Amino acid sequence: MSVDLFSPAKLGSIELQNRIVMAPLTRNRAGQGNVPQPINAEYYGQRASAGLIITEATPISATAHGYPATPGIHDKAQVEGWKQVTAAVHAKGGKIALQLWHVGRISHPSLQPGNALPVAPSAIKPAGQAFTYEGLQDFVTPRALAIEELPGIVTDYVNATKNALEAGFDGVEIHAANGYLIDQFLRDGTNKRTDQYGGSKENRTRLLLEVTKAVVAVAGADRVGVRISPLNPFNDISDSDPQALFNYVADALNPFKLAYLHVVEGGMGDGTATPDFDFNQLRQHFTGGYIANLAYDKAKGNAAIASGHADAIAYGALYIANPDLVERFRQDAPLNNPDQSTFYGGSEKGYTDYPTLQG
Ligand code: 8OZ
Repeated sequence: MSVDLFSPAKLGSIELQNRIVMAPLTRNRAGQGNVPQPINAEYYGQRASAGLIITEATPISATAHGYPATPGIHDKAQVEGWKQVTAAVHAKGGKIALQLWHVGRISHPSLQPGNALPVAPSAIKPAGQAFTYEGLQDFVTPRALAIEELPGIVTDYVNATKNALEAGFDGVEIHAANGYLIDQFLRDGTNKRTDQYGGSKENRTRLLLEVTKAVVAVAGADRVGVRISPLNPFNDISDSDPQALFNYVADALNPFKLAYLHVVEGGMGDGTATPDFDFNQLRQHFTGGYIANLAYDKAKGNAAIASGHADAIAYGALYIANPDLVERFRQDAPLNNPDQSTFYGGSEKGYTDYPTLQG
C-alpha cells in the first residue's frame, strides 16, 4: 500500500495518526496576562484529529511579545492555561507541539516591559507597522542585542521549553521563520553584526544552532522541530542568497537528529515561490522528517508524500475553517471557507464556531 496523507507516521518520537498537520496560526485570543483560556482549549480540542497540531506562535519571555493577546509560555499562569489545551487534545487522542517564539524587532515599545525598545540583531527598522493594543503603529528602530545578552535569550528558550513540557506538550517547534528574531539573525538583510553572530552564513546561523542545542538538551531531539521560511518576505526580511543559506541551515541541523524540519515553501499571501529557489534541493540536504507547508491541498499533499518530498503536510487557513479537516479530506467532502475578518482577535465567531460535517 502506498503512503498518503492518511498513513500514520513517526516524527522523532512523536507518533502521528495521520500526516495532516495543523500549522501554527496566530489567532490573538488569549486572556489577561496572555494566559490561554477555556475557549482556546475548545478550539484546539476541536482539531485533535490532526496527526499533529502545532500551536500558534508562543512568546518565550516578556520581551518576546509583539502582538496583542498572544498566549505566552513564560509564567505559571500561562503554563496552567496551556494544561487545559494539551488535556483537551490528548483526551481526543491527538498530539500537540508548542511553537517557541521571539519576535525580535517585530514589536513595539507599547508591547514591551517598561516600554523598552524591541531587540534585534542590528538596529534596523522594519518597514511597516506593528499591531498594538492601540491599533497599528509604525515600527521603531530596535536596539541591537549586545553579544553578552545572547546567552540570556537562549536561557529564555530553555525555560520556555521546560514550561512547555510541564504543560504537557508532545514536543516543541523552534520558530525560525517569517521574519522574527531567529530569522532576523539568519538573513543578511537584517543581520549586519560584525561579531561571531554576523557576517558569514555560518555566523548568522549560530544563534539558531545554540538555541536548538539548548532546547534539545531539555526536550530530547526527538521532540524538537524547527520551522524555516526561506522565501517569505513577510516582516520586511530579505537575504541575498537564500538557497545557500538554508541548504547550510539544513546541513547544520542534521547532527541533532531532530523530529522534523518544517518549511514554509514560498511567500505568505499568494504562496508563489521565486523560481530560483529549489525546495527539493533543500529537502535533499535535510536527513530527518520534513513537514511541507503553504498552498497545499489534498491532491498536492498526497503527491508530495508519495514522491518522498515530504513526510507530512501542514495546513493553515484550511484548519481555521475546518476543524474536521481530516474527515473532510477522507470523504472528499466540501470545505468551509475561512473568514479573513475573524483571523486575528475577537471571540468565538470565526474561532470555535466553524461547523463539522456532523453540524
Ligand atoms: C500572522 C499574523 C501575526 C503573526 C507568523 C506568528 O507569521 C506569525 C504571524 C502571522 O509566524
